[in-house]
Amino acid sequence: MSNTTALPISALHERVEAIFRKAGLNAIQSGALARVITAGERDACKSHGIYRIEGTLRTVKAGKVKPDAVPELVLQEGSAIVRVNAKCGFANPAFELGVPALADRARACGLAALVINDCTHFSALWPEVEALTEQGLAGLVMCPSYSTVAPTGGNKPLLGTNPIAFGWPRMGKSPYVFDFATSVAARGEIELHRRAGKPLPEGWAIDADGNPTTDPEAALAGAMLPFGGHKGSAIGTMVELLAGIMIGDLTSPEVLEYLGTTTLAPPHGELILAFSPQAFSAGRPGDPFARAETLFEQIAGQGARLPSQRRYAARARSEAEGIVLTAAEIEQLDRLLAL
Ligand code: NDP
Ligand code: PYC
Repeated sequence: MSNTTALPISALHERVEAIFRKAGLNAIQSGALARVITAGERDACKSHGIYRIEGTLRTVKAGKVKPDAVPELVLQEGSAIVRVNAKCGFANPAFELGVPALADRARACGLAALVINDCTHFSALWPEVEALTEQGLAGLVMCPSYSTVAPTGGNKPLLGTNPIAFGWPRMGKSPYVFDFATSVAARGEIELHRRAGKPLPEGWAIDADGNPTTDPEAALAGAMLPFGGHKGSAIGTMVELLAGIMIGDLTSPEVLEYLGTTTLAPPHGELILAFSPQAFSAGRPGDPFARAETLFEQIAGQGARLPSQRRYAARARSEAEGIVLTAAEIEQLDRLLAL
């Protein structure tokens, strides 16, 4: 491929971390952000890779996230709920702090929850479910965002793109993981289409007058649509209830009201659930992991692919050949490092 550079994964990580350190983020914040952004590029998830660095820096500059935050773990004896207060920093270091206690309690109780409050969140969720599957646990992660999605039957942004991700551990294989926005596509995809001057696929968005549009600018000024019509609309609402209201944190409309823009990363909370398949299936016939393998084989047997297969293939390529970046992307990294 011409005009591209293949960077070793560790080299991209170092560059991204250096950008954040130079921008005044402490080591805890910079390290966790560099890990998640580098993982996004490594797995060819462009909507949550290095493209997110500028928005993150804008959010820091606007004073909407604390660059030197140190998250705080709050454990209550006998409770299956582990809490981490992100102290107005990013969600990623708060997750890293809370995950060992979450895993311990999920193994002890069968089911445990990690509640992250007062965090800014911009990243993909699959790194978090993978952190749970690595421990032999199933995981379900969700968070609100800010109002950009019209509920089905409505025509104004209200719900967030509210991602939801699930992971199931597999012995000796990459886990079963899906991770998607509850809108037709992530907002990051709309922005990437705008930057590339490409029209959107039909059915992604409506303009400010409520008419269907394939123009990214009109979509950003209008509203995105939930995936699967009323079904995605209801699941997006569930995310607002469980990962916003239930955990005592902001909903997507409240985030937008506070932030006043969708050009900065949104502050809210996050809910992470961890399940022990052994504990749930104890006393019942069959090994849950072996039974899951049968199901995956049946899916693949029809010629269908499992979610995350594209991502794992990209990861294997990046591990073998490095992360391929365009000249414009390398320039962007150099420019951000020189700021
Ligand atoms: P996509 O629609 O691109 O993909 C969603 C999932 O579906 C992936 O797990 C993908 O696996 C899988 N998939 C895609 N095609 C197939 C297929 N043909 N067969 C089986 N599985 C398939 O994702 P979105 O645009 O909705 O979201 C992208 C990212 O944006 C997510 O990581 C999400 O967490 C993030 N996001 C974050 C938000 C936040 O507030 N922090 C808000 C919204 C989104 P594969 O990757 O292998 O293709
Ligand atoms: O891509 O929809 C999105 C998004 C919102 C916040 C972070 N990512």
